[in-house]
Amino acid sequence: MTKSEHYIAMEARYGAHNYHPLPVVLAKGDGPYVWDCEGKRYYDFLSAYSAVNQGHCHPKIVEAMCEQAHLLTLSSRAFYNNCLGEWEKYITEYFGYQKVLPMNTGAEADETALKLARRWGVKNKGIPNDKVTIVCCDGNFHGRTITIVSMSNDPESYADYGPLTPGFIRIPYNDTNALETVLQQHGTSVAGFLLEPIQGEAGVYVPDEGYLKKCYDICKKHNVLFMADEVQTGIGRTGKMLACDHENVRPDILILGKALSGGAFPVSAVLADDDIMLNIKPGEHGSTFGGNPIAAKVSIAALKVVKDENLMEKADYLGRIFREEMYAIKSDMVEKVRGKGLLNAVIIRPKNGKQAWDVCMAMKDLGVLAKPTHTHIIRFAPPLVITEDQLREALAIIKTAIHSFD
Ligand code: IF1
Repeated sequence: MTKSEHYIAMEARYGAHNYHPLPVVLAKGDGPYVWDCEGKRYYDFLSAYSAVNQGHCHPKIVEAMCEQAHLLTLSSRAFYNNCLGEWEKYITEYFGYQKVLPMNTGAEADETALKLARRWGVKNKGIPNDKVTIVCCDGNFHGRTITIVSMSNDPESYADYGPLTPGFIRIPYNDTNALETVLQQHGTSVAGFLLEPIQGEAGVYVPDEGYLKKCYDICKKHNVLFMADEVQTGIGRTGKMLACDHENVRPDILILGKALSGGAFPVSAVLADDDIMLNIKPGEHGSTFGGNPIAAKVSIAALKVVKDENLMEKADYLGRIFREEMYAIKSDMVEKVRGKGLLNAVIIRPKNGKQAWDVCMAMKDLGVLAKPTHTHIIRFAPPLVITEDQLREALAIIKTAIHSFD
């Protein structure tokens, strides 16, 4: 038994079976690379679902984490700590909002945003407490809590977890008419419209140009909050700081996670202005770990890296190369390439019974890691610190893997 087989067997024996990973056991990471237990090196084209935009074990992020870990790890919000305020100032100025509320995971940040919207709906818009509605989209993915899966139309997310949380209306994604119609019919009881500017789990589904702006305008017309889940699309991934920046839309409620810490630590956040945020009063929401000193220091370091290393421009430039080169692969298995910046997906047309999973296994053997989604889609999202030479080397591997099915 190899070391890797040993660890895989332990997980199968002792862990819940809520994942189906590629059979690779990682032990080390550096920039765009990861190494398995046997010392084999891979390009990481998942980046922990876009959490590791700044690259694995970025020295500045690790340094910030270690330094703070020796001083104070957790104060709880029962007391102040000397890191949180500094982070709050930094992140609100960074994204241009009056206030921030720190949580840990993306799901918690989405839950917080839902609470904020409901509260605003009751307090500011005068919707009766039991009538407040949030509009969301078909194909959404916002996390795994009961309330969040109540928005999902994917049975893998919501089935047999009932009773689900009421108060949601789902409309088709990328359909401004659907939004206009639902707000005309229910606008007076709708507090917010929650969406991913590019749908990740749905298979990197990029909406039509102008969709976000049009949705924003429709929300304004009906006095509805525009809430952007940028947990996956934010922090440089799509070639701008936020995916909403592509259309100059400023969400009323901005939800961030993942790369907010460069993947070093669970840090998520909700940003909004006072009229929304100050509706939540002391004791009405929070989290033991949210806003802890390590998170604060790590997150400042992670956000600095994004600007210092021009990761947005890199994602934009390298993303164009990626899509160009993928299109140039002469294989009928490559059905479609789509994405923005370095958040891309390739739709795999099955060949001789071989599917996206088999392509991922072939890539793994050759040294590139990516994960299939929905049997026919492969998501490609390398750390944004990857260089052009490294990207081209990885592309050559991807090409070889796909051609191995010729
Ligand atoms: C898993 C997908 C990615 C997210 C958006 C909130 C969250 C996520 C837009 C929740 C999380 C993850 C979690 C991961 C798989 C993954 C994913 F395939 F499901 F869709 F990235 F593409 N909003 N996305 O994408 O954040 O609570 O996990 O911190 O293992 O379930 P979280």
